[in-house]
Amino acid sequence: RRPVLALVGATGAVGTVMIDIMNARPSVPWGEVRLIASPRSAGRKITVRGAELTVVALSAEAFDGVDIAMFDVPDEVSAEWAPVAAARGAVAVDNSGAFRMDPEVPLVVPEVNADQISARPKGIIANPNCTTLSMMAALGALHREFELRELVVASYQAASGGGQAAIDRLYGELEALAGKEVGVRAGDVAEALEAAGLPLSESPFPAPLAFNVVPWAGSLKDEGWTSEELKVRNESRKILGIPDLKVSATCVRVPVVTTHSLAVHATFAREVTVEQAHKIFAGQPTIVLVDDPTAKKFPTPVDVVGEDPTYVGRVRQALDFPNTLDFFVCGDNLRKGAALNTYEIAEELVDRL
Ligand code: 11C
Repeated sequence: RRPVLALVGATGAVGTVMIDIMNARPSVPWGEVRLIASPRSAGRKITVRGAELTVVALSAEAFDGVDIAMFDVPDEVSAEWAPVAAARGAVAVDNSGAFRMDPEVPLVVPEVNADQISARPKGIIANPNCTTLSMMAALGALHREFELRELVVASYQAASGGGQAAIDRLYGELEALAGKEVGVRAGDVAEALEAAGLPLSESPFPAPLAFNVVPWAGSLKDEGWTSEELKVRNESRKILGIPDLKVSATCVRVPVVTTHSLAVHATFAREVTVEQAHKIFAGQPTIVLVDDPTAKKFPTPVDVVGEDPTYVGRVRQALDFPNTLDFFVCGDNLRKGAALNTYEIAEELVDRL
């Protein structure tokens, strides 16, 4: 029998990208695709690979007969329902933060640690945070050759990481400020937004995002770190299998709609040259290398949105740090950062159910 695949959160932003990905695959291994969402969205019709499917409401019975259930829902929904799906015999592939650091739940990026898919005592596999994910293909490939020891990163994160409300806010701010002479005096952007009926108190961001960069993503954790910065540290260690990896991250939101970028400073146990790194990146099926400084060729988020691979460029050997590379990566946070990686895990599972 061909496996039954369920998509929980089928009508959300990531769920919609998931359906696009399924529609674009040359073939799929599924005997049935079941779309599941909140009772509010139940009954909606969505076409998947030419077949019109009706969204069913999330319930324990919705998982009957399901082999793999992909979850693209908030943490608290996954925390409650992924174990229910697992108890009904499905493998839950969860894109939330609910289970990522659970020692009994593998945290998987197929091109880095697909081997961990089979050991899943809770019947749950976790998908990493989109910021961590954007650099994992590149770091995993370099780590295999040169042994990663230290990682310092700054992120340039797109608004869509914060969901539809965050995208709407960015567009709203840009529209309200278009043609205005702002950014020339401290506070003038916030004042203009307030005057346009967009007070900061109603924004998902703690500062204006238009004409600005905001060094904040996620929530406040101990000693001034944000949840996003700690996710980058903890998830990188777990995925790469380096529990004592030294990591320092600063996560920053930028006025980009989709595609997260990261400036990466990575130190290895062994010497690594730009030429060697280029060769390794160019050999990865899920990486596109764009790195020609003389022609000013490098990745930028607007060129990568909607793309499956991670784009890498600006590769340099650090001048003052031995065995260290600096480079820039861009990854679509809704595709490889979320829907695509989850779907790739589901595809990997087909032969390991
Ligand atoms: C952001 N990376 O850009 C976050 C969104 O842990 O899955 C994803 C949060 C997560 O705001």
